[in-house]
This record gives sequence, C-alpha cells and structure tokens, in this order.
Amino acid sequence: MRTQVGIIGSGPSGLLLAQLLHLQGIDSVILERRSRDYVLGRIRAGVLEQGTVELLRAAGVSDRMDREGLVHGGFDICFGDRRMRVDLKELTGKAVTVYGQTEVTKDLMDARAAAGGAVVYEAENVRIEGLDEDRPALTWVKDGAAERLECDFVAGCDGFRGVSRQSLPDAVLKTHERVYPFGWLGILSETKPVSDELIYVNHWRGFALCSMRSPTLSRYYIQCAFDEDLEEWTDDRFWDELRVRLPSAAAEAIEMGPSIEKSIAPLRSFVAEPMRHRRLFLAGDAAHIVPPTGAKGLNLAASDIHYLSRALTAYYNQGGREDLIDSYSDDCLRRVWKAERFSWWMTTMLHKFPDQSSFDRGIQLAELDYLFDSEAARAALAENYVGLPF
Ligand code: FAS
Ligand code: PHB
Repeated sequence: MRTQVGIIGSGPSGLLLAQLLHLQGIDSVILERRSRDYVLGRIRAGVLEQGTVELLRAAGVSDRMDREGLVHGGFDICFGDRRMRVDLKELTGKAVTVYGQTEVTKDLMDARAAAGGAVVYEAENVRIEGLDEDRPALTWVKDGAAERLECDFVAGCDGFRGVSRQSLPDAVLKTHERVYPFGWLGILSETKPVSDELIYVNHWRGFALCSMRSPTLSRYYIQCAFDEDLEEWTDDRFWDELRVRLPSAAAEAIEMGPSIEKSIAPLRSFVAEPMRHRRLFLAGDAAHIVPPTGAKGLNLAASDIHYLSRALTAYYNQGGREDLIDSYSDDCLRRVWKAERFSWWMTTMLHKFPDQSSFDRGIQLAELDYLFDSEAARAALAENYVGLPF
C-alpha cells in the first residue's frame, strides 16, 4: 500500500489534517489503534478559539458547529465573595465557541467517510520505519495480518502516549515538563447549565469550573488529589463539593442530576522539541500537553495542523517547496510556548497547591486582585483565551 502522507491517530489532529490535505488533492491514510466508537466515547475539550472555528470552516466541517455551537462573549471568574465577568468581546472583539471535542471529531469522521478517505481502526502495534533513509513506511497488525504502508511523510497525531514521539532519536528529542500535584474530576450531566457562560472558581477548598456542551448538557469539574479514587466519588458527593465551592447564587440555582460520564484527568504541562525529525512531524498532544484550565489543548492541536497542512500543501502543490516544512517546528513551538505559559498562569492562579506557602498564596490573591482591578490585566487574559493569532 502507498500514500503521500501516513497519519497515526484519528483524534482531532489526525482527522483535521486528513481533511485539509484532501481538499488540496493530497492523499493520506489514517491508522488508529482504537475503534471508532472508543474514540467518540472520550469526553474532552469544550471550548474552541475563533481561529479553530475558522479552520474548521475552511475544512468544510462547520455546518453543525455553526448550528449547535454556543458563541460565548465572556466568562466569569470568582474568588472569595467576588465575581467578575471577563468581557472577551469588549476586550478583544472576538468570542469563543462552546462545542465539544466529541462533536468536532464526529463531524471530521463524517467528512472523512464522505470523502472516501482511508481510516484503519484497531490498527495494532503501529511502527514507523525508514526515517533515516527518508523513505518512511508504517507497519501495523490488523486482524492478525501484518500490513505495510509506504509514504512520503508521516504525521504523528497519536496523542501523549502514542508511538511517534518515541520514534525521535534520543539525541534529537528534548522534553520539558511540569506535573501538577492535583487533577480534575469531571462529570457530564443532562441538566440545564447553571449559567449561560463558563464560571471559573478559585476556592480555598480547590478549583471548580462550570461549563456545558449544550443548553441541556452540563459539564462540571472540581480540583481533586492527583491520586484520587474515582470509586469514592458518588454523584451526591460530587454535587455537594461543587456547590460548596460555587458562589452562593450559583450553588442555590444549580440543577443536579445523574452523571452520564465521570472521569479524572491528570494535569501536566509538557513540550517536546523539535516537532519535526526528517520526514516525521509531531502534531497536537503527541508534541505538547497543557493543563485544561486555559482551554488550549484542542486549540493548539488545530494550530499545529494549520501549519502542517500549509507546509505539505506547499510541498505538493507549489513545486516541492520545502521552506514551510523546514520552519514547521519553529512556527508551531512559538505559539505552543505562549499557550503553555497562559495555561500554566491560569492554573497557578486558580488552583489550591498542597505545598503552597503563605507567600505563594499572597501572590495568587494579588494576581486575582490585579485582574479584578485592571482592565489591562483582563485584556491580556482575554487575548490569550480567545487565541493568539496563528
Ligand atoms: P488525541 O489524544 O485526541 O488523539 C490521538 C489518537 O491517536 C487517539 O485516538 C489514540 O487512540 C490514537 N493513538 C495513540 N497511540 C496510537 C498508536 N500507537 N497507533 C495508532 N493510534 C494511536 N483540551 C481542552 O482544550 N479542554 C479540555 O477540557 C480538555 N480535557 C481533556 C481531558 C483529558 C482526559 C485528556 C486526555 C485531554 C483533554 N484535553 C482538553 C486535551 C485534548 O482535548 C487534546 O488536546 C486533544 O485530544 C488533542 O487531540 P490529538 O492531538 O488528536 O490527540
Ligand atoms: C470543558 O467544557 O470541558 C472545558 C471548558 C473550559 C476549560 C476546560 C474544559 O478551561
């Protein structure tokens, strides 16, 4: 089997890349180790930057998002008895769109099927060969049979625990990491969201976030210990703890109900450099991870794919241009590190750190105080939240 671009992973990164390449007449094959249903069963991101929305429109997969997505012009931040709205629209002229990653993935899968694009689900033991000879190939096992795909380039869109990052030589790969001493316990419930917009809370017991997926589907998170046992969190315990952390008006108004999904996500900041080695490109979570506080993970994946699809299109459709291929890693990392900074800053400002000194707490409260008192501080937060330019 042969194709132009071999893609590992059918999450948002892999699917979006395949769709953008298809629109440019560039052929690709996606190899995914899980089943289609398993991929769609993961509940992850919820907030799309304006740049991501525009990229999905350019990819021709935005009809349902434009119908069902919730456009948000701001969000609230609470600490102590104070509550303030960050007016994104007024501060930046932009908004964000609440539309779950599951829906984005579904729309991209439908587009892939409509285009007759190849996706191999349950592809086991995917391996990358031939990088050093600049003749890459992907091998895998499907239903017990060994398979092989020759390609010009490989896109490693296989997430944090994929195979592609590990395929960079140790002498080439550099990683940078911060693991946070807590996690997020999240639930999805078929209830009316407590507010029309998101509410981020810094409470002395820990962080809380009120989000949503639709006017009848709520998404809530509370900070928990990084080694928390999910079995110990009944729905009642979750609702009680969430309500303690919310501002009183929200705590009284919240509609509670059974969780239809409940999970704990660890929080880490992680960057792998470079994001390209010979004919292998890393994109999305394969190259970087951010704590979800700033709602950047999925959006960074989108900007990586913007740069990668642009580079591969220049190579195939503009006479073998290689300048954008050569600058891909630097182009991505310039934006990645700014999103890493913002996500670290939001996380540090809003969470309770177990080993927090009195000085750390003083700085955290001063950060919040400054935000509440300064429009310039809110403008800096807002321009990062809506997404820095690609
Ligand atoms: P993904 O991890 O989504 O996709 C990678 C795909 O590659 C997967 O389908 C995987 O099965 C496949 N794969 C892995 N190894 C493979 C192999 N060896 N062979 C073949 N296939 C392989 N971001 C936000 O912005 N907001 C959030 O609230 C948020 N919450 C999150 C919660 C959790 C639990 C996690 C893990 C992430 C969360 N994120 C959030 C970040 C998340 O949305 C990612 O940024 C997004 O999924 C990135 O997409 P991909 O790069 O496509 O990686
Ligand atoms: C979500 O809705 O899942 C969500 C929203 C905003 C965040 C993180 C997660 O910062």
